[in-house]
Amino acid sequence: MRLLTKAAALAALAVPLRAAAQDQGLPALPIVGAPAPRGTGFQPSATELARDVVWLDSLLLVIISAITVFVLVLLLLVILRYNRGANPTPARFTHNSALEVTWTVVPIVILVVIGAFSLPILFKQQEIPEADVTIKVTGLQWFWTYEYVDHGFEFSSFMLPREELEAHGYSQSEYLLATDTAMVVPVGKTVVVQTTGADVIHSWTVPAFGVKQDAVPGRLGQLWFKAEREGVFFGQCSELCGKDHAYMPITVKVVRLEDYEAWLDRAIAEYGGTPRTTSLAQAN
Ligand SMILES: [Cu+2]
Repeated sequence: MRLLTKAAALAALAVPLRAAAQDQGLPALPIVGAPAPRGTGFQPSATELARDVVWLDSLLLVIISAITVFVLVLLLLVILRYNRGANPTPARFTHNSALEVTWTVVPIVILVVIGAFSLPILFKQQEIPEADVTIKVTGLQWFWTYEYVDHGFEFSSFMLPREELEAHGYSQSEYLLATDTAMVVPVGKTVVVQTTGADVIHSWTVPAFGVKQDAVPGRLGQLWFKAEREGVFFGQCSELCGKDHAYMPITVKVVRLEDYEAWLDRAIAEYGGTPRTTSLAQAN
């Protein structure tokens, strides 16, 4: 059994060398969406959705900081003013209607304010607009496949081992992030990603796009994004899916429309897809 798994892993490693051809004609792209050493904030936002998420996070940080400071002040006040030494005979009342109404109403108001700002952002993510490009992403133990449904082709995407990073145009710092083939999408176009799982639940995530969607076997999840800048963006499976969960990264390359269509033609030829009859460039 162990041998079989090893053989499968070796076979999987052999695939990338063949599959890389469609990737070669792409221009050199800056690495934009990647984790930074010692980084604590978000990756640079590359979509409106990501900007919304970062903005909401900042708002919540202000609100929770204010609440934390307020509670801390109350605690200090009680410790200093009402300890046994400072206040030897404590008051004995058990009810205070005004206070009770206040501590019920104020949290309600805070929650309504948070809801008023967070729900529109959630709805914007969940209401899927009409797609310029539709890609079905399937999570498998432990890699992803990308199906360009309008053109009937599909390819797999495996994490690159250290020794193959340079050959694919990456550096050693992209180890555990870079994959042999990338999902390629045009800049400024609406991309709808359909997610599903072939074995167990996975989750497709690209932090710089502000998107995350579980890939559940037997179900089709959806997310959308419109990337505003070109570059390479990384993500990782975000649902614990087994032993190699940490080794199924996601690489998305956002390219100019002309480069996308040239790549698409190469990919259609390489994977035997349906030739395209329309051009996104001519569509608008
Ligand atoms: Cu996983």
